[in-house]
Amino acid sequence: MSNRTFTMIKPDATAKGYTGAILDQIIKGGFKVVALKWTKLTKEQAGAFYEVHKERPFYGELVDFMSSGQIIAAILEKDNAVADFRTLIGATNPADAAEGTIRKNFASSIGENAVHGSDSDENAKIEGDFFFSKLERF
Ligand code: FUP
Repeated sequence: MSNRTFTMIKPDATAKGYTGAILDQIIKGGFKVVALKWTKLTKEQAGAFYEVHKERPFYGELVDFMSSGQIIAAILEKDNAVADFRTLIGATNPADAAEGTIRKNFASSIGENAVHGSDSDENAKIEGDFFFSKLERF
């Protein structure tokens, strides 16, 4: 169990003006922000980030969507961070997400689902390192 996870607030949510409300829910959920960046991915960067999904049928759409607008990338700290954050965001498809979760509150579809949350300690480290240098975190 590690105490860090990685998140992105995705282009659908930033475009709809949900950034502040989502960050508020994350912080009130007990997560401490240890690095944060407001940025926009190129297609190449989005493709590299989601390389693990390369063979899946939705990969092209996912890359187009994730490079379509501004995102927030952040490293978060809390005991049991990876699992607790996935509980806070809810199921991948907002239609299946529990009441009160971030995806239930702010996502519109399985593709445009408002937030990303790492699925393992190993991926949390890889994903955080993708966006942040050692100087940008504490
Ligand atoms: P999650 O871990 O909940 O983010 O979900 P996955 O790793 O299964 O999927 C990663 C991203 O691929 C999702 F956030 C959205 C996208 N996706 C689709 O667009 N269609 C699908 O059927 C499944 C995932």
